[in-house]
Amino acid sequence: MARKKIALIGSGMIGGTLAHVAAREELGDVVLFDIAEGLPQGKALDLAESTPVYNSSVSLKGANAYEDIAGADVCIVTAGVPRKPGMSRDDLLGINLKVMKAVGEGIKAHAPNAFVICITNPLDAMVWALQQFSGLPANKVVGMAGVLDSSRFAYFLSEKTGVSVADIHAWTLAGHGDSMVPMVRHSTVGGLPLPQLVKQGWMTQEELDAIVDRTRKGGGEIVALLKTGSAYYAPAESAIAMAKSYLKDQKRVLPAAAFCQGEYGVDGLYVGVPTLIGAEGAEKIVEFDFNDAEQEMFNTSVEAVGGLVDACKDIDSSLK
Ligand code: A3D
Repeated sequence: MARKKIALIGSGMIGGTLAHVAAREELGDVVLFDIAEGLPQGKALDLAESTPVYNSSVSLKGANAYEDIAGADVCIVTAGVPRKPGMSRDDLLGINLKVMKAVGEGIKAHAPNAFVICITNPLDAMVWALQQFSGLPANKVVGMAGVLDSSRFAYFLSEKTGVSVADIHAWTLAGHGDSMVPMVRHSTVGGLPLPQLVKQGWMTQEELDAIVDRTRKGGGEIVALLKTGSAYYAPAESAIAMAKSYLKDQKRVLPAAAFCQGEYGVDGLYVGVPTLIGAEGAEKIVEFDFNDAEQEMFNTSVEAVGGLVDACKDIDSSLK
Protein backbone atom coordinates (compact mmCIF):
# COMPACT_ATOMS: atom_id res chain seq x y z
CA MET A 1 0.00 0.00 0.00
CA ALA A 2 1.37 3.40 -0.96
CA ARG A 3 2.18 5.76 1.87
CA LYS A 4 -0.44 8.29 2.82
CA LYS A 5 0.25 11.98 2.20
CA ILE A 6 -0.39 14.60 4.85
CA ALA A 7 -0.36 18.27 3.87
CA LEU A 8 0.05 20.81 6.63
CA ILE A 9 -1.17 24.20 5.44
CA GLY A 10 0.60 26.62 7.77
CA SER A 11 4.00 25.68 9.17
CA GLY A 12 4.09 27.78 12.30
CA MET A 13 3.98 26.51 15.87
CA ILE A 14 1.11 24.04 15.41
CA GLY A 15 2.13 23.12 11.85
CA GLY A 16 5.68 22.23 12.94
CA THR A 17 4.40 20.18 15.88
CA LEU A 18 1.94 18.36 13.61
CA ALA A 19 4.79 17.45 11.28
CA HIS A 20 6.84 16.14 14.18
CA VAL A 21 4.06 13.94 15.53
CA ALA A 22 3.01 12.72 12.07
CA ALA A 23 6.62 11.74 11.30
CA ARG A 24 7.19 10.01 14.65
CA GLU A 25 3.95 8.07 14.24
CA GLU A 26 4.81 7.24 10.62
CA LEU A 27 1.37 8.39 9.50
CA GLY A 28 2.62 9.19 6.02
CA ASP A 29 4.75 11.52 3.93
CA VAL A 30 4.46 15.11 5.15
CA VAL A 31 4.35 18.33 3.16
CA LEU A 32 4.75 21.50 5.19
CA PHE A 33 3.26 24.44 3.27
CA ASP A 34 3.50 28.13 4.20
CA ILE A 35 3.62 31.53 2.50
CA ALA A 36 6.77 32.34 4.47
CA GLU A 37 9.78 31.32 2.38
CA GLY A 38 12.34 29.10 4.07
CA LEU A 39 10.22 28.35 7.15
CA PRO A 40 8.55 25.16 5.86
CA GLN A 41 11.76 24.05 4.13
CA GLY A 42 13.79 24.60 7.29
CA LYS A 43 11.35 22.73 9.53
CA ALA A 44 10.99 19.89 7.00
CA LEU A 45 14.77 19.48 6.73
CA ASP A 46 15.29 19.61 10.50
CA LEU A 47 12.59 16.99 11.02
CA ALA A 48 13.79 14.82 8.12
CA GLU A 49 17.21 14.81 9.74
CA SER A 50 15.61 13.41 12.90
CA THR A 51 13.90 10.44 11.22
CA PRO A 52 16.99 8.16 11.18
CA VAL A 53 17.16 8.52 14.98
CA TYR A 54 13.76 6.90 15.46
CA ASN A 55 13.67 4.93 12.21
CA SER A 56 10.67 6.58 10.63
CA SER A 57 10.37 5.82 6.93
CA VAL A 58 8.52 8.92 5.82
CA SER A 59 9.60 11.89 3.74
CA LEU A 60 9.19 15.52 4.79
CA LYS A 61 9.16 18.40 2.35
CA GLY A 62 8.73 22.16 2.70
CA ALA A 63 6.74 24.06 0.08
CA ASN A 64 5.51 27.51 -0.91
CA ALA A 65 3.43 26.34 -3.90
CA TYR A 66 0.06 24.61 -3.69
CA GLU A 67 1.13 22.17 -6.43
CA ASP A 68 3.13 20.39 -3.74
CA ILE A 69 0.03 19.35 -1.77
CA ALA A 70 -1.33 17.51 -4.84
CA GLY A 71 -3.11 14.29 -3.98
CA ALA A 72 -2.94 14.77 -0.20
CA ASP A 73 -5.08 12.35 1.81
CA VAL A 74 -5.33 14.72 4.75
CA CYS A 75 -4.89 18.51 4.92
CA ILE A 76 -4.56 20.14 8.34
CA VAL A 77 -5.00 23.89 8.19
CA THR A 78 -3.34 26.22 10.68
CA ALA A 79 -2.59 29.07 8.27
CA GLY A 80 -3.36 32.50 9.64
CA VAL A 81 -2.53 34.41 12.77
CA PRO A 82 -2.88 33.29 16.41
CA ARG A 83 -3.98 35.34 19.43
CA LYS A 84 -1.76 37.66 21.43
CA PRO A 85 -2.53 38.56 25.06
CA GLY A 86 -5.67 40.72 25.27
CA MET A 87 -7.09 39.45 21.96
CA SER A 88 -10.19 37.32 21.62
CA ARG A 89 -10.40 34.58 18.99
CA ASP A 90 -13.03 36.68 17.22
CA ASP A 91 -10.51 39.54 16.75
CA LEU A 92 -8.78 37.28 14.20
CA LEU A 93 -11.82 36.93 11.93
CA GLY A 94 -11.10 39.52 9.21
CA ILE A 95 -7.50 38.55 8.55
CA ASN A 96 -7.97 34.78 8.83
CA LEU A 97 -11.04 34.82 6.55
CA LYS A 98 -8.82 36.06 3.70
CA VAL A 99 -6.36 33.28 4.48
CA MET A 100 -9.18 30.68 4.38
CA LYS A 101 -10.12 31.90 0.91
CA ALA A 102 -6.59 31.32 -0.44
CA VAL A 103 -6.29 27.98 1.36
CA GLY A 104 -9.75 26.78 0.29
CA GLU A 105 -8.98 27.55 -3.35
CA GLY A 106 -5.61 25.81 -3.09
CA ILE A 107 -7.18 22.66 -1.65
CA LYS A 108 -9.98 22.70 -4.23
CA ALA A 109 -7.44 22.87 -7.07
CA HIS A 110 -4.88 20.36 -5.77
CA ALA A 111 -6.32 18.09 -3.08
CA PRO A 112 -10.07 17.84 -3.66
CA ASN A 113 -10.26 14.30 -2.25
CA ALA A 114 -8.59 15.12 1.06
CA PHE A 115 -10.07 14.98 4.53
CA VAL A 116 -9.59 18.53 5.79
CA ILE A 117 -9.15 19.48 9.43
CA CYS A 118 -9.26 23.21 10.18
CA ILE A 119 -7.59 24.60 13.31
CA THR A 120 -7.44 28.30 12.42
CA ASN A 121 -9.45 30.59 14.71
CA PRO A 122 -12.16 31.70 15.21
CA LEU A 123 -12.60 27.99 14.59
CA ASP A 124 -16.31 27.39 13.96
CA ALA A 125 -16.58 30.29 11.50
CA MET A 126 -13.26 29.54 9.77
CA VAL A 127 -14.12 25.87 9.15
CA TRP A 128 -17.48 26.97 7.71
CA ALA A 129 -15.73 29.46 5.39
CA LEU A 130 -13.08 26.88 4.43
CA GLN A 131 -15.77 24.40 3.38
CA GLN A 132 -17.48 27.11 1.33
CA PHE A 133 -14.29 28.29 -0.36
CA SER A 134 -13.02 24.76 -1.05
CA GLY A 135 -16.37 23.40 -2.22
CA LEU A 136 -15.48 20.02 -0.67
CA PRO A 137 -18.35 17.89 0.68
CA ALA A 138 -19.25 18.97 4.23
CA ASN A 139 -18.46 15.50 5.62
CA LYS A 140 -14.84 15.86 4.39
CA VAL A 141 -14.24 19.17 6.21
CA VAL A 142 -14.18 19.36 10.00
CA GLY A 143 -12.79 21.63 12.68
CA MET A 144 -10.53 20.72 15.60
CA ALA A 145 -11.40 22.34 18.92
CA GLY A 146 -13.49 19.92 20.95
CA VAL A 147 -10.77 17.28 21.31
CA LEU A 148 -8.48 19.96 22.74
CA ASP A 149 -11.09 21.56 25.01
CA SER A 150 -12.17 18.12 26.24
CA SER A 151 -8.57 17.08 26.83
CA ARG A 152 -8.04 20.20 28.94
CA PHE A 153 -11.21 19.36 30.89
CA ALA A 154 -10.00 15.77 31.39
CA TYR A 155 -6.56 16.92 32.54
CA PHE A 156 -8.00 19.30 35.15
CA LEU A 157 -10.31 16.53 36.41
CA SER A 158 -7.37 14.13 36.64
CA GLU A 159 -5.30 16.69 38.50
CA LYS A 160 -8.11 17.21 41.02
CA THR A 161 -9.14 13.58 41.58
CA GLY A 162 -5.82 11.78 41.12
CA VAL A 163 -7.50 9.40 38.65
CA SER A 164 -5.51 8.53 35.51
CA VAL A 165 -6.43 10.50 32.40
CA ALA A 166 -6.90 7.08 30.77
CA ASP A 167 -10.05 6.56 32.85
CA ILE A 168 -11.57 9.97 32.30
CA HIS A 169 -14.01 10.69 29.48
CA ALA A 170 -14.65 14.40 29.28
CA TRP A 171 -16.78 16.16 26.68
CA THR A 172 -16.79 19.81 25.72
CA LEU A 173 -19.27 20.69 23.00
CA ALA A 174 -20.71 23.67 21.05
CA GLY A 175 -18.61 26.57 19.76
CA HIS A 176 -14.92 27.06 20.52
CA GLY A 177 -15.35 30.34 22.34
CA ASP A 178 -15.86 31.43 25.91
CA SER A 179 -19.41 30.07 25.65
CA MET A 180 -18.23 26.49 24.93
CA VAL A 181 -20.14 23.89 26.94
CA PRO A 182 -18.21 21.43 29.14
CA MET A 183 -20.76 18.60 29.55
CA VAL A 184 -20.85 17.93 33.28
CA ARG A 185 -23.53 15.19 33.24
CA HIS A 186 -22.01 13.32 30.28
CA SER A 187 -18.39 13.39 31.43
CA THR A 188 -17.13 10.58 33.63
CA VAL A 189 -14.22 9.87 35.95
CA GLY A 190 -13.70 6.14 36.50
CA GLY A 191 -17.16 5.62 35.02
CA LEU A 192 -18.85 8.03 37.45
CA PRO A 193 -20.69 11.04 35.95
CA LEU A 194 -19.32 14.26 37.48
CA PRO A 195 -22.43 15.04 39.60
CA GLN A 196 -21.97 11.60 41.26
CA LEU A 197 -18.37 12.48 41.97
CA VAL A 198 -19.52 15.56 43.87
CA LYS A 199 -22.14 13.50 45.76
CA GLN A 200 -19.48 10.98 46.78
CA GLY A 201 -17.16 13.72 48.04
CA TRP A 202 -14.37 13.52 45.42
CA MET A 203 -14.72 17.28 44.99
CA THR A 204 -17.11 20.04 45.99
CA GLN A 205 -19.57 21.65 43.58
CA GLU A 206 -17.47 24.84 43.82
CA GLU A 207 -14.33 22.93 42.81
CA LEU A 208 -16.15 21.38 39.85
CA ASP A 209 -17.48 24.80 38.81
CA ALA A 210 -13.93 26.18 38.94
CA ILE A 211 -12.70 23.36 36.66
CA VAL A 212 -15.49 24.07 34.18
CA ASP A 213 -14.56 27.76 34.22
CA ARG A 214 -10.84 27.01 33.79
CA THR A 215 -11.65 24.72 30.84
CA ARG A 216 -13.61 27.52 29.14
CA LYS A 217 -10.67 29.87 29.61
CA GLY A 218 -7.96 27.25 28.95
CA GLY A 219 -6.73 28.79 25.70
CA GLY A 220 -6.43 32.24 27.26
CA GLU A 221 -4.46 30.83 30.20
CA ILE A 222 -1.78 29.55 27.82
CA VAL A 223 -1.77 32.77 25.76
CA ALA A 224 -1.21 34.81 28.94
CA LEU A 225 1.74 32.57 29.93
CA LEU A 226 3.41 32.33 26.50
CA LYS A 227 2.84 36.02 25.65
CA THR A 228 3.93 35.51 22.02
CA GLY A 229 1.28 33.15 20.68
CA SER A 230 -1.16 30.42 21.64
CA ALA A 231 -1.07 26.74 22.57
CA TYR A 232 0.42 24.30 20.08
CA TYR A 233 1.36 20.92 21.58
CA ALA A 234 -2.15 19.97 22.72
CA PRO A 235 -3.85 21.40 19.59
CA ALA A 236 -1.48 19.42 17.35
CA GLU A 237 -1.99 16.15 19.23
CA SER A 238 -5.75 16.69 19.07
CA ALA A 239 -5.77 17.14 15.29
CA ILE A 240 -3.55 14.08 14.86
CA ALA A 241 -6.10 11.98 16.78
CA MET A 242 -8.74 13.11 14.28
CA ALA A 243 -6.48 12.50 11.26
CA LYS A 244 -5.63 9.00 12.54
CA SER A 245 -9.27 8.11 12.99
CA TYR A 246 -9.82 9.00 9.31
CA LEU A 247 -6.66 7.43 7.88
CA LYS A 248 -7.06 4.17 9.84
CA ASP A 249 -10.88 4.11 9.68
CA GLN A 250 -10.89 3.86 13.48
CA LYS A 251 -14.44 5.21 13.71
CA ARG A 252 -13.69 7.02 16.96
CA VAL A 253 -16.37 9.33 18.34
CA LEU A 254 -14.55 12.59 18.94
CA PRO A 255 -15.87 16.05 19.75
CA ALA A 256 -15.34 17.88 16.45
CA ALA A 257 -16.75 20.92 14.69
CA ALA A 258 -19.01 19.12 12.21
CA PHE A 259 -21.59 20.45 9.77
CA CYS A 260 -24.99 20.10 11.42
CA GLN A 261 -28.11 19.58 9.38
CA GLY A 262 -30.79 19.46 12.02
CA GLU A 263 -28.79 17.66 14.73
CA TYR A 264 -29.14 19.40 18.11
CA GLY A 265 -31.55 21.82 16.40
CA VAL A 266 -28.69 23.37 14.37
CA ASP A 267 -29.01 23.76 10.62
CA GLY A 268 -26.23 24.86 8.28
CA LEU A 269 -23.52 25.65 10.83
CA TYR A 270 -20.37 23.98 12.08
CA VAL A 271 -20.38 23.46 15.85
CA GLY A 272 -18.68 21.09 18.24
CA VAL A 273 -20.61 17.81 18.48
CA PRO A 274 -19.62 14.18 19.12
CA THR A 275 -18.63 12.99 15.64
CA LEU A 276 -17.85 9.51 14.36
CA ILE A 277 -14.76 9.90 12.17
CA GLY A 278 -13.88 7.09 9.75
CA ALA A 279 -12.83 6.49 6.17
CA GLU A 280 -15.80 8.55 4.87
CA GLY A 281 -14.85 11.54 7.01
CA ALA A 282 -17.44 12.82 9.47
CA GLU A 283 -19.72 9.80 9.16
CA LYS A 284 -22.25 10.40 11.90
CA ILE A 285 -23.13 12.88 14.61
CA VAL A 286 -23.95 11.34 17.97
CA GLU A 287 -26.79 13.15 19.75
CA PHE A 288 -26.52 13.39 23.54
CA ASP A 289 -29.71 13.95 25.48
CA PHE A 290 -29.64 17.52 26.79
CA ASN A 291 -31.66 18.84 29.70
CA ASP A 292 -33.11 22.35 29.41
CA ALA A 293 -30.12 24.07 30.99
CA GLU A 294 -27.64 22.26 28.71
CA GLN A 295 -29.72 23.02 25.62
CA GLU A 296 -29.85 26.69 26.61
CA MET A 297 -26.05 26.90 27.04
CA PHE A 298 -25.59 25.07 23.74
CA ASN A 299 -27.99 27.46 21.97
CA THR A 300 -26.19 30.52 23.36
CA SER A 301 -22.88 29.21 22.03
CA VAL A 302 -24.41 28.35 18.64
CA GLU A 303 -25.84 31.88 18.42
CA ALA A 304 -22.33 33.28 18.88
CA VAL A 305 -21.09 31.02 16.03
CA GLY A 306 -23.99 32.19 13.83
CA GLY A 307 -22.99 35.79 14.49
CA LEU A 308 -19.43 35.12 13.35
CA VAL A 309 -20.63 33.36 10.19
CA ASP A 310 -22.85 36.37 9.42
CA ALA A 311 -19.80 38.60 9.89
CA CYS A 312 -17.91 36.44 7.34
CA LYS A 313 -20.78 36.89 4.86
CA ASP A 314 -20.70 40.67 5.40
CA ILE A 315 -16.95 40.78 4.70
CA ASP A 316 -16.95 38.47 1.65
CA SER A 317 -20.00 38.66 -0.60
CA SER A 318 -19.09 35.40 -2.38
CA LEU A 319 -20.16 33.53 0.78
CA LYS A 320 -23.81 32.64 0.98
P1 A3D B 1 1.67 30.55 13.88
O1 A3D B 1 2.83 29.94 14.58
O2 A3D B 1 1.65 32.03 13.71
O3 A3D B 1 1.56 29.85 12.44
C1 A3D B 1 0.67 30.28 11.48
C2 A3D B 1 1.39 30.15 10.14
O4 A3D B 1 0.46 30.47 9.10
C3 A3D B 1 2.58 31.10 9.98
O5 A3D B 1 3.76 30.37 9.72
C4 A3D B 1 2.19 31.96 8.78
O6 A3D B 1 3.30 32.31 7.93
C5 A3D B 1 1.22 31.05 8.06
N1 A3D B 1 0.33 31.74 7.13
C6 A3D B 1 -0.24 32.96 7.23
N2 A3D B 1 -0.98 33.21 6.13
C7 A3D B 1 -0.88 32.11 5.33
C8 A3D B 1 -1.42 31.77 4.07
N3 A3D B 1 -2.21 32.61 3.40
N4 A3D B 1 -1.11 30.57 3.54
C9 A3D B 1 -0.30 29.70 4.21
N5 A3D B 1 0.24 29.98 5.41
C10 A3D B 1 -0.04 31.18 5.96
O7 A3D B 1 0.30 30.16 14.60
P2 A3D B 1 -0.07 28.78 15.37
O8 A3D B 1 0.45 27.65 14.58
O9 A3D B 1 0.28 28.93 16.80
O10 A3D B 1 -1.67 28.85 15.29
C11 A3D B 1 -2.32 28.71 14.03
C12 A3D B 1 -3.82 28.98 14.16
O11 A3D B 1 -4.42 28.01 15.03
C13 A3D B 1 -4.20 30.35 14.76
O12 A3D B 1 -5.30 30.90 14.05
C14 A3D B 1 -4.63 30.00 16.18
O13 A3D B 1 -5.53 30.95 16.72
C15 A3D B 1 -5.28 28.67 15.96
N6 A3D B 1 -5.44 27.84 17.14
C16 A3D B 1 -6.61 27.14 17.24
C17 A3D B 1 -6.83 26.32 18.32
C18 A3D B 1 -8.12 25.57 18.42
O14 A3D B 1 -8.32 24.81 19.34
C19 A3D B 1 -9.14 25.77 17.41
C20 A3D B 1 -5.85 26.19 19.31
C21 A3D B 1 -4.68 26.89 19.18
C22 A3D B 1 -4.47 27.72 18.08
